[in-house]
Amino acid sequence: MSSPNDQRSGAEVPETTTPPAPNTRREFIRSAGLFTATVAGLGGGLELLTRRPGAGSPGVGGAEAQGADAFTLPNRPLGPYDTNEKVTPWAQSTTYNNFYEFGTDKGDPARLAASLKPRPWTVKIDGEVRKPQTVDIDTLQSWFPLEDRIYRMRCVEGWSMVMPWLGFPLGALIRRLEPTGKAKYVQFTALYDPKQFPGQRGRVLDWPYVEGLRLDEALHPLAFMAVGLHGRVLPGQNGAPLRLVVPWKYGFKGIKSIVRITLTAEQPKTTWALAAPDEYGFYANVNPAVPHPRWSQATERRIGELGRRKTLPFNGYAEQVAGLYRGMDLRKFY
Ligand SMILES: Nc1nc2c(c(=O)[nH]1)N[C@H]1C(S)=C(S)[C@@H](COP(=O)(O)O)O[C@H]1N2
Ligand SMILES: [Mo]
Repeated sequence: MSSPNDQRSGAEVPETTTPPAPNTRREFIRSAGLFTATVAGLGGGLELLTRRPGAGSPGVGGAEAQGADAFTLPNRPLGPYDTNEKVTPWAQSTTYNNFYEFGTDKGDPARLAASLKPRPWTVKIDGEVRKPQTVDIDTLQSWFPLEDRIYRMRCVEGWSMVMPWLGFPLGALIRRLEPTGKAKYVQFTALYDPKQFPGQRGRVLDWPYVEGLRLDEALHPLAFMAVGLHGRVLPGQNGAPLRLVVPWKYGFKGIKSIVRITLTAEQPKTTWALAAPDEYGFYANVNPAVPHPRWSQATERRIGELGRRKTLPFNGYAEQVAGLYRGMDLRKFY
C-alpha cells in the first residue's frame, strides 16, 4: 500500500502451506455454530449450503487440477455474478494477505492469525437505521441463506486473485436494518484490540481501520459480506468473522474483521484516504486509466501466473456497475 510494502518482488507467495481437510457446506455451518439456526430458520436456504454431488459446474473444471481446492468449490452451475476464471488456490489466498492489524508483510497475517478470536463476536449497528442493535455474529449470519460468489479481487498494489467467497449480499443486510431517509452512506469499522492484533501496537495506520460506501453502492447486488472462503469458515488472515467484498473496487475497500456498521448522512472517513489522500480516494474503483501517483494501474499480476494481464475498468464489472457513476468524472473521484 504505502511505503512499507508496495510493489514487492514476484517471489513472495509461499508454496508449502497444506490446506486443512476440506469441509462440506454442512461442516461449515456446524463449525461456525450455525447449524441449528440454519435448520430452524432458513428453510429454503439449506439447499444452498448443502453439496449436491453431480451437479455440473462449468467454472469448476479449471480448478479440478488444484486437488483439494476443487473439492470445496461450489458444486452448482455458475451464477450470474460468478467469474469462470481459474480460482486462486487456498494455499495462496490464505498466505499472501494484506491485513496491517497483523503487520505489513504479506506473510504476517497467516503467521499471526491465531491471536484473533472470531467467536464470540458482536457487530454494532447504528446511525441512520430504524433498527439500531448489537447483534451476535452467528445470529446475524442466520438471517440470510449463504451464497457462493466467485469474484476477481484486484489490489491497488497491482496484483489480483480469484476468490470463492461464501456469504450474503450486503444489500440484504442493509434492507433488514431499515435505513432512515437521511441515510446516504455506510461506514464499516474493524476491530481495535492490540491484544489480538499485534500490528495495532504500532501506528502504521490510524486504528481502527474504517471503510465506507455510498448507500447505492452498498445496495448493489455485487456488494457482498463474506463469512467463508473455499467453502470453509473465513480464516483470520482473510478477515474473520465478517468482511466486506466489493469486487469492482480496489481490495483495500474490503475491510476485514468488522465490528460496527453505521449508516450516515455524510461521506464517512476511510483509512487509506486519511493516510495518503493524494494516493487513495473514497471511491477507489478499479481504473486502468488512472495511475497511482507512484505506479501505473494499467496491468496486474494474477497471483500464480507468469507475466501480467491487462486491468479492466471496474475490474471487469463495468457492465453491472458503471451506471452507479454516470455523470461523475472518474479521474477526479478516484
Ligand atoms: N481491517 C483491514 N482490512 C483490510 C486490510 C487491512 O489492512 N485491514 N487490507 C485491505 C487490502 S489492501 C486488501 S488487498 C485486502 C486483502 O484481502 P485478502 O487478504 O483476503 O486477499 O484486504 C483489505 N482489507
Ligand atoms: Mo490492497
